[in-house]
Amino acid sequence: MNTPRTVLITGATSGIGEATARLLAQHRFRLILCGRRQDRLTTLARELAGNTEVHTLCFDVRQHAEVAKAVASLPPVWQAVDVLINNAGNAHGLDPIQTGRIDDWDAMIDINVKGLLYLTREVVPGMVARNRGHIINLGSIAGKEVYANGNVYCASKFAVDALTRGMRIDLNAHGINVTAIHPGLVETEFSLVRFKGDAERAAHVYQGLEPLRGEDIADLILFALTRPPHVVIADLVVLPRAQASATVVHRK
Ligand code: NDP
Ligand code: 8X3
Repeated sequence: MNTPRTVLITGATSGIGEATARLLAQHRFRLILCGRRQDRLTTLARELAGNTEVHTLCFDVRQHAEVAKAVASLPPVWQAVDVLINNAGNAHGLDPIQTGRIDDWDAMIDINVKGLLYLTREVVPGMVARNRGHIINLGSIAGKEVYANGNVYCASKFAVDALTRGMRIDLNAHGINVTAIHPGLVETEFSLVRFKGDAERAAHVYQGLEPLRGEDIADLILFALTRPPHVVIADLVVLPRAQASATVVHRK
């Protein structure tokens, strides 16, 4: 039997990351679960421990020093990360450019772009040294098309798209697969965060259609991780049936 691969998932406390942790645990991947909410990490780790080995790391991806310290704190048996899933991210606000809030802009750029870079910088040198690994970046349909008031969130996800392509080129000679997954509407805590806890406004985003679920994206991540060695899933756009583009959504 093959040795189980070790997967580090950022943003494992909710939504797509949590669903991915559950699915990969069923398939016996060893999991390093990351997020800022230690209580959720502990509960999830306890739940998944029956299926696989789990380690948790609690840190804020915005803080490079915290990222570096967390990765350096991994016990020797957890240090060889085979798969990095750069999933942590959110939209903050939905405002036109002329009235956007600076702290929302900072959050999106610091988490979605710089956080992804910090994790990559701390984890990928080990992959290069071992000449194997897989990076999966969570982009978005918002990284392929711009929509009204999406400005900075879209820019952060366009950056994820560009960074994914850059990583694929730079790591091409080092045996490392690089995948980006770009979902449309997925019902998670995403809209609750975007609208700062306004549950009614968040629910409205998914009204009149069947959105994707975190499990649908987890399924694609598992698919990307289980292709034969000569196959790389490079770039995937996935939408709910009711969505044709970032802005065209058919609601009943
Ligand atoms: P959720 O809000 O449900 O999950 C976001 C996760 O990111 C949480 O686990 C959260 O953990 C983590 N996170 C947020 N900020 C930080 C931070 N500063 N430091 C560490 N972790 C952080 O949203 P989704 O599951 O929907 O989002 C996951 C990814 O998918 C994001 O990159 C998002 O942009 C992308 N995406 C989502 C879509 C959607 O419609 N939902 C569509 C397309 C892409 P904690 O709060 O514990 O730190
Ligand atoms: C999340 C999808 O369309 O709300 O990235 O930006 S969208």
